[in-house]
Parts: sequence; structure tokens; C-alpha cells
Amino acid sequence: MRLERVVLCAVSWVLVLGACGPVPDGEEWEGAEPETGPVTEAQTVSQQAFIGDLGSALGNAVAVHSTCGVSNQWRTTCGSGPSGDISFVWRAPSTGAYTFTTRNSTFDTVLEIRNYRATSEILACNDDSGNNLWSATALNSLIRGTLLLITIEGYGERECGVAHLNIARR
Ligand SMILES: [Ca+2]
Ligand SMILES: [Ca+2]
Repeated sequence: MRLERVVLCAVSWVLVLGACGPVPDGEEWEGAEPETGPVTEAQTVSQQAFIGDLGSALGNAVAVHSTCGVSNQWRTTCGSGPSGDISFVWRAPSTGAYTFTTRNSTFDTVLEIRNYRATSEILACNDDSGNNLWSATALNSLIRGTLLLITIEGYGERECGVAHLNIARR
């Protein structure tokens, strides 16, 4: 209890008996501190879900890998179920805008990009690119050397297949 609260209670006690009694369920103390702490705890990337370091690769199919039978480490913010996922680390080769897609993947993908150094920070998430089931997103102001954690999973719980990751400078 903070000092100002103690003073307020003391004054209230004189004016209205019982003003500082227990707070009923569902009500908050006036001036209560908001909940603190991250919404999503940063996680370490497990061995199975973490497929590899792509360096600063650009082009089509910088990574091609199956998501069938892999563990479910991440719950993407634009997916629908707890499907298995694969993740890669990628470093921006220069400052600028980049596009990331899963075009040519064999299944309905979800693509999510996080800050590799603070994985609770989600930079982008996409399910479908227009009418396509593959995913596409862009980051417009990446700083050279920024490390990204790029995660691909199926949209539905049992959705899996061979994922293609394509990265291009805009
Ligand atoms: Ca997942
Ligand atoms: Ca999709």
C-alpha cells in the first residue's frame, strides 16, 4: 500500500466508516498499478523447430523444408491452430525494405517474423496472400544487420507440407 493510499484511507475512515474495507471481487483499487510483464514470454528456440541460419540470403527458395512431423513451438498470431512450425534466422544485408513469401509451398502456410533478439516482439504475420493460401509480408525499414526469426507453419492443426521461403529486396 502506498503512502498516499494510507493517507486517503485515514481521511476516509474519519468521514465514512468502513471506506477502506476489502475490495469486492471484480473491482480494482482506485489507482491500482496495471498488470506488468510481457504478454508473451520470450522463448528459446528448440533444436527441432530451429532449422538453421540463412545468413543474408536473398531470392526464391532460400529455404525449402517440410513442416510435417515437426514440433509446435510457436503459436502464430495470425494462424488458427497449434500446428508444427519451422524457424530460421536471417540477417538484413542492408538497410531497406524486404518482402518475405512462402510462394510455391505445397500447403496452406502461415508466415510470422519476430525480432530474433527479443522473440516476444512480432514484426509481421500473414496467413494468405490475397486469394492464395501461401503467405506474404513486407518489412519496410529494416536496419542492416537486424536479425529476424522467420517462422512458417500450417494454417490448420494438421496442415503441413514442404515450405518454400522467398526473400527479396524491394
Ligand atoms: Ca505452431
Ligand atoms: Ca495461408
